[in-house]
Amino acid sequence: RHRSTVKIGVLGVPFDKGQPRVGVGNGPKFIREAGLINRLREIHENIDVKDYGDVQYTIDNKISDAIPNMKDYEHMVPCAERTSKSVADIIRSGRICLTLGGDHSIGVATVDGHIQAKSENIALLWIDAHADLNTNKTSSTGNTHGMPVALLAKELSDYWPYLPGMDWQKPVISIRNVAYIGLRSVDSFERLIIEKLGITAFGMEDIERYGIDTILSMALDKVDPERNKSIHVSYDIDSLDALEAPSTGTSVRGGLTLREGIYIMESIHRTGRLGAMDLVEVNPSIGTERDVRTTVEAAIHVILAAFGHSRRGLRPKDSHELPLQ
Ligand code: 5AB
Ligand code: MN
Ligand code: MN
Ligand code: MN
Repeated sequence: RHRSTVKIGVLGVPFDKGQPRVGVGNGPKFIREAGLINRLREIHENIDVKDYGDVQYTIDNKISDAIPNMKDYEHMVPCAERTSKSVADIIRSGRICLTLGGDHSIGVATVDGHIQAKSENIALLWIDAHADLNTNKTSSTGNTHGMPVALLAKELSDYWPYLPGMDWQKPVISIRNVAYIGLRSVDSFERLIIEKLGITAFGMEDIERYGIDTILSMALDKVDPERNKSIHVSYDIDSLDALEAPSTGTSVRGGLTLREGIYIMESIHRTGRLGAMDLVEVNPSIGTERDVRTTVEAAIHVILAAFGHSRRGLRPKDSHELPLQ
């Protein structure tokens, strides 16, 4: 049986300034050290993985404290610009871009890079316990990892002040092309925006009611009705239940099981249209050594599912018969 080649570009973004806890910048390191690259190569013989290393940036002092209630803005801006460029280059070279975070503020950059490379015809799945839909005016924390979707959405651009250094970032994705899965910790203004704009949002109670398979087709019906878009999955590890992924900064109980989390990416893989995936918010400084291992392994299982790993097992490479004796 012929399997078509899957070309992957892995990019690390060890960024931690979008939230207050140290450690999330080590996510890429821990995920790589758990053998991600080789385990991707082992999925099947037609996987081509290239590791592009980590994004580096230098802080821009000209814009320090530029925006009220956006912490470490002068870090976020240059990191996002570099990340967007790298993601766009990787996708233009014909690879699916897998970005390892880092905190979720980098989602602005990865989605922007995907749009730069593939134009506006992308669908965005935001797999998260949180909606990440705050502006600097609605955020109760000032943490930019709670703001990426609001920065991306064309319909919210009027709610932002002028953002110095962010002119390269075009809020061109329509919120109609975004679907949430896994929500269970939504701030009041975020809920208001979701209802006002009619954003496709499936919370845990919807998953409970319909099951993950139905939820996924409902989400794709909304954001990719013609089934022709390049799909971007921004996967926050805190979408998984706190027991499945304890080592993360903003964990919430009552979340996705790892089985549901894996199933989401198996289904997306089957569409053949995954264009980019982010795996963010793994923080190896939180919890015990065992918690860290649990969380990193959960992240790796979700990623392997995205690129074709099958829980049914694979057939042998060149043989249709059992070996004799
Ligand atoms: B994450 C909160 N809504 O804005 C805020 O982990 C939490 O990327 C944001 O989903 C969580 O600070 C951001 C309270
Ligand atoms: Mn998030
Ligand atoms: Mn989250
Ligand atoms: Mn988080």
